[in-house]
Amino acid sequence: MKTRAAVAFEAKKPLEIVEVDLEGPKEGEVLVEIMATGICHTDAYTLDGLDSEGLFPSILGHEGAGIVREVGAGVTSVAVDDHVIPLYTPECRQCKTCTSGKSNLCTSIRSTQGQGLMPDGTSRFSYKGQQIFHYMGCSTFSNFTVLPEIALAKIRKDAPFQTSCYIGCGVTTGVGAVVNTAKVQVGDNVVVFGLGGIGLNVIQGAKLAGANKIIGIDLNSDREEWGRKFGMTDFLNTKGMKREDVIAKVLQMTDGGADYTFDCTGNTEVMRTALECCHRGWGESIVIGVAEAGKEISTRPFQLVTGRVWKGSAFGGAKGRTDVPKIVDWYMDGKIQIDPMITHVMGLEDINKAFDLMHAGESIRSVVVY
Ligand code: AHE
Ligand code: ZN
Repeated sequence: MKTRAAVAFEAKKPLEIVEVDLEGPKEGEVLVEIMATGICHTDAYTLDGLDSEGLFPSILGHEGAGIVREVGAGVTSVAVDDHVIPLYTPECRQCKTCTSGKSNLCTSIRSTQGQGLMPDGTSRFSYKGQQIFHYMGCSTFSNFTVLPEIALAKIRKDAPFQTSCYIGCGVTTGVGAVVNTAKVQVGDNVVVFGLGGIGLNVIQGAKLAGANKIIGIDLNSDREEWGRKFGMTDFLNTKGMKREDVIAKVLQMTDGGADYTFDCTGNTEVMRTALECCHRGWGESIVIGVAEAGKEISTRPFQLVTGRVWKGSAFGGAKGRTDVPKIVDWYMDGKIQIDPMITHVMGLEDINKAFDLMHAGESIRSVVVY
């Protein structure tokens, strides 16, 4: 079939809206009509050539919601007309990781996914006879896409696509990092570095968990109002401040250091600061932000010897097929908010504007509706 898609033909070039060819679903695969997709910072980072796994030409986008239109042979967990959220972290329930119960990082299709291909090693997308790569196993910047069934969470039909698509990445990543990875408890003090599309979700996750102080840190004071909307109790603009001064200030505000800190910036210097703002003996720092290819983190080992813990979180530690439908329920039941974070809605033809708004710091989340 033909489908309209925004194609990343080359790094650092605007996406081009074209009609691409899409092959139907093979065994274990599903054709999904994407109804809405968020534009996440990771899409921009890949388009900017900063992802060590970045491939071109490709169809980016990994934060979608849509409707199953056709299922391939052997598909049992979803059916035509089901509403679904694509999962860049699938859940096969059979691999070593899934059966371990210790991690959400299902490994069953990770290697082909990282090569921009379906599990059989081929692509379903092409343009003028040339292969186009899939992206993060999702490619939600195409109106129709094909995914393995293990990469689809079936969700309730009354959830609006325009907002629930955000659960495909940002919401789950932020809220999940708090409740699944850190396991923040009532009364804990939390510090969130970077109040964008992920950080605000960390804030609302911390509020949901019953945190005491929720300190937001950003270089842009406009973000204070945003943070407060979702439960932030204190704000710090650290522009121009030295690392030592930021740490001293946080330690003073938290009676010796935070129980949990979250990096939502992808900046390796900020990651260090976040670790060193943790309380001696037990504070944990969770790295969520995605760093540019080639960047490394460092700290004095003494920071870890004296009990601080450095951890990472991917897709909020959520097991997609199991947890995503529950997060959709949290949203529909009003336990978490999404609507105010969707600052811009546009058609696919305007998708490049979403990238401009993000780079200018003018959006929290832009969503394309098809
Ligand atoms: N491909 C990059 C890493 C990119 C990365 O860390 N991706 C996050 C999701 S970002 C969502 O906005 C992730 O969950 N990664 C887990 C995984 O398996 O990719 C690189 O450095 O190679
Ligand atoms: Zn994302």
